[in-house]
Amino acid sequence: MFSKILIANRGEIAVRIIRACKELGIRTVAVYSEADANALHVRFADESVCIGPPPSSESYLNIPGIISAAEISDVEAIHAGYGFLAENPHFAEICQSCQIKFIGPSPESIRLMGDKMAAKTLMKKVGIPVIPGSDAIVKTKEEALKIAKKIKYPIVLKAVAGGGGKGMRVAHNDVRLVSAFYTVQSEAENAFDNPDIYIEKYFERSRHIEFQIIGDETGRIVHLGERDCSIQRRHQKLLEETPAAGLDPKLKRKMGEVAVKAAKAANYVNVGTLEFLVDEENQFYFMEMNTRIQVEHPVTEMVTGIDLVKEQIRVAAGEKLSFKQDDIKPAGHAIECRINAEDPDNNFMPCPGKIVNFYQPGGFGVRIDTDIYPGYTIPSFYDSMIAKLIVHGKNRHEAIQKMQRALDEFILEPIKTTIPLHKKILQNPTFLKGKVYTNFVEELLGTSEKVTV
Ligand code: MV4
Repeated sequence: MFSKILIANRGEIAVRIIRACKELGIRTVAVYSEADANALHVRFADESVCIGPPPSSESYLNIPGIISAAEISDVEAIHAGYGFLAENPHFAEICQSCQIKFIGPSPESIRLMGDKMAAKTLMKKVGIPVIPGSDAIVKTKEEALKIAKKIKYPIVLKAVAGGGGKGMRVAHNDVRLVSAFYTVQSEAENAFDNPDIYIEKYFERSRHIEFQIIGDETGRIVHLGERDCSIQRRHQKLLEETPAAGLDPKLKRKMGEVAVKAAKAANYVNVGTLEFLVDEENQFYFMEMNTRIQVEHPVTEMVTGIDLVKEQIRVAAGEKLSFKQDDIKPAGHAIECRINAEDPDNNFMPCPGKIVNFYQPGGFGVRIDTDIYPGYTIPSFYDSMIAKLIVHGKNRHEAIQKMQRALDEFILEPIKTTIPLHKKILQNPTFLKGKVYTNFVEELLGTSEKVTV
């Protein structure tokens, strides 16, 4: 097992990783930007290294700075969390060449799944259903128009190097398709330095169901159940839950088997997530695979009792999984609300600032993953998510009650947050009935939320 790990991240996930390391008896090294000198992950780590000024490009994305910090603090491994360098194959390779273990899958797996078209091609090859659309990159608008004719509108154009909705545009007719074609191409070029795009049938009312998998270096792969991530605003997940309400048990079993088959096809090691869409006919389709620990991993931990970050570290240290598929028996229901420092009454504008009055909810079945504390000033340089509020109940009804109670207890003055939005979601009759679809937020907030061309 490692004796010291560097956490190449910040915020709540850095605190989360430090906690797992401490419980495994592993020393920790935090890296931080000048804006994070008073951050909790710096305080909780055994050692810390300042790696640059506030901008991410000069700090948390600064590969030479992070590798130097790893060398001088003499760590055996690096955990990159999510975002930043977590899915950067080049960074994983540099770790490898410096004999520092990258806690995650191989650079090859990261590169393969980072190319969303190549990932679909692999899944199709092993007989996994994928969203209907182009079989390769779409190079011209004429090609796009031809495929749209075949798969019928609405269609969606996606960036090959995108994912998570980045560089995605929906079109409902030829005119919109042509303008979307050029928009997505130039956005992809600017955002990912790769203009390649592909086209898919767009399912307007579907469910975004993802499966957590974990594989060890002997090739054993296990899935840990599903998460319903259909409640998203502008492709940012807001609320996630497990189990997925009303998902047919036979379908769920089949999707779990397919998730393991997909990971096996990629010779996958460590944790990963298979994202599927389920349409109104209860057909499911592979959408993309994420090669990192995800923000919403706690809901899976709450129902399975498995600490996913500890498992990541154990697998990276060469240990075999200590459980097999039959041992995975999810119990109860878990919900996560992402608490963002944004103003729901002002188009979700980020609202950094100092936390003066602070009380975080607790009680039976309530978990908070956060790096904020009384007197903390939320920096303006990074992601606006400041806490994850997770609850676990014996069923969906009890979990919803717990979440409503916990949200009422959360005091974060004078910061504006998404707490009022979560309260609105949790009181919504459609949500309460478990009728959760991808167009839920658009219907809840009105057409202003419609992201389309
Ligand atoms: C889709 C889709 C429907 N059809 N692709 C991909 C990234 C993720 N953030 C959202 N993604 C989707 N891809 C096809 N072909 C539906 C979603 C989707 C979604 C879309 C709009 C609004 C909310 C959404 C919530 C989950 C999934």
